Amino acid sequence: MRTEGIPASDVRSRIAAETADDVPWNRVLNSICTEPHPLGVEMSAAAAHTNLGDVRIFRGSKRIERKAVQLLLDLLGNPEGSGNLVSGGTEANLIAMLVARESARARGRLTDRPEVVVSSTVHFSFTKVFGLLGLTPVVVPVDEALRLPADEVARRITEHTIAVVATAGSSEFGVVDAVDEIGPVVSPHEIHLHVDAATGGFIIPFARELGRDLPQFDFSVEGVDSITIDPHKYGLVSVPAGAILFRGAQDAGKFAFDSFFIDTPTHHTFLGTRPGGAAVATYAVLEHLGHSGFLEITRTNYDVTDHLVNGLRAAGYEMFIEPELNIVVATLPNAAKISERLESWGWIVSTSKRFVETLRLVVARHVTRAMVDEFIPVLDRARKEVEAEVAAR
Ligand code: 0PR
Repeated sequence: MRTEGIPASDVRSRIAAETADDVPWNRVLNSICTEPHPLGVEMSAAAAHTNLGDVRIFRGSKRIERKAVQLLLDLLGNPEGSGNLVSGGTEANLIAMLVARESARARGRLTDRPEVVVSSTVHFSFTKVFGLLGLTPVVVPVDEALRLPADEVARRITEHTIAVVATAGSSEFGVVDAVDEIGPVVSPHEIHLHVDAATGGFIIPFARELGRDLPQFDFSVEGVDSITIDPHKYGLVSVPAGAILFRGAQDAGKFAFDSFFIDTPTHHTFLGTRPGGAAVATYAVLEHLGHSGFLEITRTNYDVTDHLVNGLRAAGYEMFIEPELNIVVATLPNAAKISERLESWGWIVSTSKRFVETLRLVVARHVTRAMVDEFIPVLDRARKEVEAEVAAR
């Protein structure tokens, strides 16, 4: 740190000079997070001083958090449930797995080698969580549609299983597991069924209403015990805003750690000091947009997604998988090299370490038809250049 500080105006210009190098949204095609809604940003800034870790001081902010959680529970078909706002999908998944483990312990069925049944495309946040909690993943290969097959889940459940994780919107492919088939398979075993809807939670309810053929994934499915849903992804809230929701009114309370101090209640989230700004931003955006606002945004996102798919097909690209949500994955040899070329021209796309000949494009709120029209010829140019270089070698 400097001996003498520097004037605020200098600080501002230094930071502005650095952040000016961040890629503008109209060149971003890899991000599930998007330009946040301005009302949320405004409310979050106004609440920058608040800390949900001290509910004696920030009583009002805490009430707002409760209201935001209630809105999310309502959205996912479980007004009587419980939950908390957290820093994002990773923390939500961590809390879900800890609650699953403690529930197994309470039922007297926690063995010395607790296992969790997951699909081969489960988000990598679970790798972190399993490492932290000492859980062993039982990895089920996805089927041809890249979904976790319910019959395989049934076959993998043993005395060691404490949880099954289904994904409602995989981050790689936007594929929604058949939660409605997995729920009935898991439910008779008294095993925790967690649905990771970090990506799909704000898409699927509205997409279904718009007539898209997607499975039911929320608490209306028998056996679903908890759901991760992230306002900071398709909920248009500024980072960090995640949520973990539970079926039972008392379930969120199972993740409980005491603080040192009398009158400071138990913590129910992994983070202790945590931003009230995330709570007010979530509340603000959900209340302001309402159901009809999200329905319209979803309609537009699908319109742009369809436009992108049609444009790619017209330009000769094939889909690696038929898109279900707003994630488009096309087959593309030399994808990593093409992505590098695009990045050098200012465009950010995404390629997979595991499915190397694919290009992944994410349609979020900031992606427009005009942006798609601009992008496809640029992609073509990058592809042709890279193909020529590869052929010349
Ligand atoms: N579960 C799913 C299904 C996810 O898609 C993600 C994140 C998580 C859990 C973890 O959530 P947090 O990152 O909030 O802890 N999905 C994206 C990913 O890692 C996140 C992301 C968003 C990455 C924007 C890049 C980006 O520009 O793939």
